[in-house]
Amino acid sequence: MNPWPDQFPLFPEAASTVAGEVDAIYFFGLAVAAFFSLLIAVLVLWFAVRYRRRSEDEIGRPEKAAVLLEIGWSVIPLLILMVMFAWGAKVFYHVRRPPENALEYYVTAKQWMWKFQHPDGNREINHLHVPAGQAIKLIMTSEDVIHSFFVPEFRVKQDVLPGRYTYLWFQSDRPGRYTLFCNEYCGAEHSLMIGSVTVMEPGDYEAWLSAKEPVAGGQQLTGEELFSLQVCDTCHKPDSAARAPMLWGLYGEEVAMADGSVAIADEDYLRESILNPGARIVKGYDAIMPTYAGRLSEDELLQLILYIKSIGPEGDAEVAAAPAAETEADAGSGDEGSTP
Ligand code: HEC
Ligand SMILES: [Cu+2]
Repeated sequence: MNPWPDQFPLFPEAASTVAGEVDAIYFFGLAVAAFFSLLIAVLVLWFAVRYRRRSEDEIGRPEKAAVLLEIGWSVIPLLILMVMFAWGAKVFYHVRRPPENALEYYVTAKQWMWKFQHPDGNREINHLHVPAGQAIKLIMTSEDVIHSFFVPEFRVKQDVLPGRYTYLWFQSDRPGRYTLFCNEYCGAEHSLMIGSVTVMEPGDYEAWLSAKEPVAGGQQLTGEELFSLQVCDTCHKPDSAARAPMLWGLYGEEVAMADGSVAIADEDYLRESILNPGARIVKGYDAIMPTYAGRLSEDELLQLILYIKSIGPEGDAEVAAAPAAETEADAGSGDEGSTP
């Protein structure tokens, strides 16, 4: 379509699996808008000439209702808009719903940088590396103001908000380096909050990961260390649910609340449970958990949530239930055995 893509780039490269779909609907909307703009402009000019006043004292003719015309210009646009709606909804669902098998990466934005954590715990700043041919899910939060994660080549964009997690997914089958922008004005150096996403062949990615030096400032405590440092483990024991619910296998499960409602233990639920434990009380327990708001950084909170996600295979009810069977028998037997 464009004969000089290098000298005169009209459009960013389409480098993700949804880019084609997004472009198609965009061009459809553009074509409809162009067609009607042109049609209306031509009619305005033509009518102005054709029905112009020809003599000083000419009087206009009375209007006749053109019923068919009226129906036509109501129904045809309606049909076109319904096509846009249905098509747009389909693309929207695809773009918004991460596939089940997506790899999970964590993103923390702050003025004015991006911090990333790989599924294996590796960390990066501003420059994210991911494997090609694999769905990548980002779980994002902000330490300060609203930022926005935008990679034009992937045609995906999502606000990154303080105080909660937002999600974004993409899959790129084209190795290369793509620019990451912060797309929400976030302060003096907003325009410098630029990074990159490098898509690598899976083999190269593995090699890159294993050769990678731990990021500077890597004295970050692990979730497991924080769990005992913050004395979570004095109440949440791996083998007893007497004082507090066991967190083993909790992630992704449904949790019954004291008020009769049911919560899904996703990232936002875990976050709320830690920062604002009084908001929803787990059925059968007293509200004795202290709040950790202001005592944990976003990073520490993330590590704790990752740790809770890692203990107990999700959805594996047999394994998750096994330690629970012994709880009544030896509640209070202290903390023997480490959390797997
Ligand atoms: C003083 C004891 C105590 C401490 C310390 C404590 N908790 Fe809790 N926690 C509880 C109790 C009791 C509940 C259930 C009642 C409720 O929902 O508040 C709970 C609930 C939770 C839940 C929701 C569990 C579920 O089954 O839905 C999570 C997650 C959690 N705590 C994580 C933590 C983390 C992480 C720490 C440390 C940073 C911590 N807790 C420290 C007592 C404690
Ligand atoms: Cu920003």
